[in-house]
Amino acid sequence: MSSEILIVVPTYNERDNVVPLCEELLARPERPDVLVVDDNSPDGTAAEARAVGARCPGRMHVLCREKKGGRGGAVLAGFSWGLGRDYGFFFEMDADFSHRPDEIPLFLEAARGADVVVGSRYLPASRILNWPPGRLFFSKLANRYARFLLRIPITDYTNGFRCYRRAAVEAIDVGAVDASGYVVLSEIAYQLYRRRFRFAEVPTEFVNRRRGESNLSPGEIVSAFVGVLRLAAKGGRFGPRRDRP
Ligand SMILES: Nc1nc2c(ncn2[C@@H]2O[C@H](COP(=O)(O)OP(=O)(O)OP(=O)(O)O)[C@@H](O)[C@H]2O)c(=O)[nH]1
Ligand SMILES: [Mg+2]
Repeated sequence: MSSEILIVVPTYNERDNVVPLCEELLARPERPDVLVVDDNSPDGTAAEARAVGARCPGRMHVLCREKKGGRGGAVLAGFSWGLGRDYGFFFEMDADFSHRPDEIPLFLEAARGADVVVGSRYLPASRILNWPPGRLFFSKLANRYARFLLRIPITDYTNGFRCYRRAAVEAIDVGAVDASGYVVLSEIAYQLYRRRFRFAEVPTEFVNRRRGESNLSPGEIVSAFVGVLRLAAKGGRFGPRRDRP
């Protein structure tokens, strides 16, 4: 085992981003392992990632899924791969440089006293760069809506930059996750919150994608809103929290 830390990076058509991002991650002083989970991207992202793997054997891994199955499912597949090894800390982060690798130490620091560390774009010290106003509006709306329904004490439900302790990843009930897209982030947080895992948030600087095309479609937005509603209905908005396993 070369590292305590696994960083799961879901990719779909990220050919221009995947190599520079993985190289930056692999060069970090925390020496994380990196797992790219690619859904058979037509632009050849997986081959690019494998080339990095060949230069960095043992630390850079690529998991390929047959077809596009959504960001959330890709991350869960990556976590389940990681549970087969000895990692103690599991990160998820986007491939498009919206999440800054140099913030990793902040997450690890916060993880000393928490099981789930959420990177938030909505704390006083957070920043969002280059997002169009419409995008910002929808993100804020989605977060208020999720918080109103799910009541987890975090300010950002939809940012995919997080760190989980191994025990939290082990406790995710993958069979109960019925969503595939972005709502999985809310679903995982909801499951773990209800099981009394400890949450912390760190402020992040979120940068709008510079290269490559967006995977966010109107369908994804609608399914995220419906997904949160379904989750609240299933779990009961004010239902009791269960103890940790
Ligand atoms: N494996 C996999 N990864 C995905 C899928 N959809 C999105 N991703 C990845 O998930 C991350 C977040 O997706 P983005 O396209 O950046 O979504 P976004 O940040 O909401 O929107 P933009 O940055 O504007 O594109 C990126 O690393 C994507 O490549 C998918 O179906 N499968
Ligand atoms: Mg993005």
